[in-house]
Amino acid sequence: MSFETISVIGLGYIGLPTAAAFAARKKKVIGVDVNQQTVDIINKGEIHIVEPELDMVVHAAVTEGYLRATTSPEPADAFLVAVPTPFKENHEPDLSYIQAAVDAIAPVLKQGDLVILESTSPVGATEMMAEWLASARPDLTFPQDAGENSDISVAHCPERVLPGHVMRELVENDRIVGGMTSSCARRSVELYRTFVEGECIVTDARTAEMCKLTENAFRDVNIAFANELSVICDKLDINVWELIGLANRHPRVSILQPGPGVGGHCIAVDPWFIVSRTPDLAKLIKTAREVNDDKPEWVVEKVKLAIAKFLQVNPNKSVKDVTIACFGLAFKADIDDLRESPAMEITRKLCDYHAGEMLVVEPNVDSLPSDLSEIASLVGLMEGVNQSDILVFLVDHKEFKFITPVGQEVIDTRGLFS
Ligand code: SAJ
Repeated sequence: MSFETISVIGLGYIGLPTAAAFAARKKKVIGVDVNQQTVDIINKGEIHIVEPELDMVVHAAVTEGYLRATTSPEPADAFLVAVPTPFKENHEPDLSYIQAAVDAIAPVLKQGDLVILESTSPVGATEMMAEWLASARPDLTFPQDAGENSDISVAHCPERVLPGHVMRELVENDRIVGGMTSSCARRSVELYRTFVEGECIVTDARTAEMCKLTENAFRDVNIAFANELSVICDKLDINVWELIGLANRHPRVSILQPGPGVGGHCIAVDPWFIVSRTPDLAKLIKTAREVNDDKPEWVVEKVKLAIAKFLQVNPNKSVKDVTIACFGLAFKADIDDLRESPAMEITRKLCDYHAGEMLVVEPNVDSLPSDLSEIASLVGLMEGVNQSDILVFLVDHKEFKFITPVGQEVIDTRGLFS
């Protein structure tokens, strides 16, 4: 059975590009989002997130009538669930958005439909989603009970696109397709083939869930190694950037870059889904999370030491006379995304601590977020350099690579000057 109508539940950083990719291949796509404002923006052919090329694709899809957004689900042949899966206070996964998506789509499901969970999820979440669907629709059969011949097919196909390159990576990346049965996987591959040019590799739903978590935990553990090295090297008075450059000349060594901590919505979150399922076993993964989460505080302490040093060298000045400039707020280079950013955390903490002036240089935003706007000033690059006593480099934005500090105290968390 072919897929005439595809519904994407959750029109965020993954859902909207995915909906647009199907629509660009002339599939009828119904995008569903709980936020009326998001729905209205999309129906005007505009977008509410920053992602290169997405605006053009959405505009064309809406204008040509292939993509339409709504707040309440309608019948479709395939449903892709791309809602957030954050963690709670105790680092336990919060599946309430998946549950809400299930409640929304269950009434419109019909025999032959395919439901795919795309959200990054703890192992077992797809089976749980299928259970929730089954209890909402006892009139239909599901793979956990009816196996290959179920009325509804269910699969997990995690996204693995890089923010900033989503439209290209959605098409080119290989796709892990985890079916609850082999016919669920087969149907899912058929659906993704609409636009995926990479390979679609079939496995079961639990392995697909663990695969996505593993990819991001791998990266987190490796960044933690670099971050731990940076702290050790600082103590031993060794330049960690030179050290990593030298060590990486070994043919089988490839150390990542230290930084002020790990941000974004994936790498700092997903490893906790492994830890929460197997707390006694995931020792390295948990420690890596802690190493990366501790790094912002370590940077703050370095700035405090720099203030003390500055006052020692300038005994005629008081703390109130010291101006600090933070360079970069985004969670990584050359993007405008400030959410879950260690640079934001450090800047906030410095603003709370410091009695003198706080400047922020962030070329990718026009104004400071509300929690900083009263206590810090957004300034241009040269103003930040020339008017500050202490320069704190938190993101390696391309604009910062040409700065030459002129005698100020410099905290370089990204190795811009090494
Ligand atoms: N970081 C370092 N040192 C490094 C590399 C990264 O400190 O050597 C920091 C970054 O500054 C940033 C954080 O780690 O704060 C995460 O950045 P990232 O570029 O590693 O990853 P994201 O969050 O932009 O996107 C990741 C991607 N995953 C991997 O590269 C393994 C992407 O492919 C995933 O689809 C995405 O997470 C996701 O949705 O899971």
